[in-house]
Amino acid sequence: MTAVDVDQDLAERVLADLENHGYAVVESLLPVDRVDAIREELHSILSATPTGRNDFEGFQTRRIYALFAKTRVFDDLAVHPLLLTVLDAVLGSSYHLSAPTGIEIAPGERAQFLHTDDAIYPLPRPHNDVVLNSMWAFDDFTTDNGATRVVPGSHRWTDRQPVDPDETVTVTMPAGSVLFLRGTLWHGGGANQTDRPRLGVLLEYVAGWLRQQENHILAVPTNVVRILPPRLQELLGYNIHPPFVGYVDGRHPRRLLEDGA
Ligand SMILES: O=C(O)CCC(=O)C(=O)O
Repeated sequence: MTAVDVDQDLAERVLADLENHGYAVVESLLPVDRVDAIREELHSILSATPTGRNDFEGFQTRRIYALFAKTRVFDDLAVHPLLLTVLDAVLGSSYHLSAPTGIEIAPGERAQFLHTDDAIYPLPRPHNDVVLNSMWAFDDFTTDNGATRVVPGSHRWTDRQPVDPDETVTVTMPAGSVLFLRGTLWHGGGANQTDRPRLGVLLEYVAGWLRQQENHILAVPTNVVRILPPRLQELLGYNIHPPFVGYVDGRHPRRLLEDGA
């Protein structure tokens, strides 16, 4: 699939929903066999993944960090034409992957506290978009199993915090769907009151002039990065924010990936 294959009507609908509500859902974007294959791969990684260490991560939740060091199944999704079209429109031409994270919420997990993804950057609201997140569902996201909760319209708030749970809407969607979230939107993972885990993956992006949450240059070995598609190399951080933020010894960081570098 190339940029020309993007369903422009779909991209416009996503952008309109992001503008009006702060989030957008595209149901069943991935075929069932792809979802099954990714779920199987993630389960094998999760078997060696510890549970969370604090309320934010969730004590009954496993998080796969350093995702691009551990699996190749997201290489094409991280540069999915619809996602890049939305990113170009929301963040402009310069952005990087920030915090790609697998999240498996196990039975008994409590709801995560509501937060905005860009709150980690000391920027007073309102401000331009600097973060766009996408949550890819690899199980059906249901009201009971921990589907992401959002506060519609809260991307516009400047001086208040949501009342949880009164103002939240639970975003249910079938496996294979994707939820787009503006970095200014209040949201959080849900409580899992079922007897089965809920698996999703965040592919989160940040403006090219801000520091990525995870340091992919250190997290993903260089010999792995060398085999990745060039756009993904750039998104992991082998790129500059114009005119030269991110240079290495005065040169473009992609030079480090060249033979003999
Ligand atoms: O797991 C979810 O549904 C959302 C998690 C989230 O928002 C986060 O960890 O930043």
